[in-house]
Amino acid sequence: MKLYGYWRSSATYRVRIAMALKGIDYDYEPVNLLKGEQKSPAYLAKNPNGLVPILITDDGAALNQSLAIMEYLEEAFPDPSILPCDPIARAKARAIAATIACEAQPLMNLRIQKYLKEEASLDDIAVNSWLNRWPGSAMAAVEKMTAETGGDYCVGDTPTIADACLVPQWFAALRFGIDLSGLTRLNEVYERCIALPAFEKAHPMNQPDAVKG
Ligand SMILES: N[C@@H](CCC(=O)N[C@@H](CS)C(=O)NCC(=O)O)C(=O)O
Repeated sequence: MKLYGYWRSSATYRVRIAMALKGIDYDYEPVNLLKGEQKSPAYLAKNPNGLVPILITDDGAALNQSLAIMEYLEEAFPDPSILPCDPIARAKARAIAATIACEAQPLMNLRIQKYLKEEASLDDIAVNSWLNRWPGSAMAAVEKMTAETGGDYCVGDTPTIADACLVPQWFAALRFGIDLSGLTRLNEVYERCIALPAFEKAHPMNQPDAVKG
């Protein structure tokens, strides 16, 4: 399989975590978001959304949307599982993943931040206020959701798709100055996750296109 992604993309990072937890090897094709490569005709032919990641399966299918990709990986490579066994716990893990992927990350995506700064002319203080108001409040909701589902991880005692979404979101939130200080349970889960080899392998700084220094 081939993963098209960008080292600092949180949606790509989610898929890398899922692949690493399942021990799946893949080729990696960097798409430089800062150079706009996601908008090239060749890339748009694979993903009309103009977003990373996409996963090209061994059958040649181009899959987009990180949550759908993780669900595909779970179905095609069920062992080890990245969803809980219990149906209610599965729904809770999916709900946490969706809260991060649908309510938090889209409001801080590169194209949104570019729009806020370049077209809506918001200054750095106003952009930071936006980030704390929208993605920040979604993360506060996730803290409350995990208070009732935990375990060592977001849901239960093994990593799931919820953790595969949490860790990249936390990494991005730290980078963009979102205040995470009240989110003590999520901080504990984040620290526990990043100590695992699969999360280490998936870390942005360990990708071939990482810009160091
Ligand atoms: N819902 C999509 C989100 C994908 C997404 O937002 N990707 C970002 C990087 S994390 C991107 O490609 N941004 C490029 C841009 O904003 O132009 C998913 O989960 O795959």
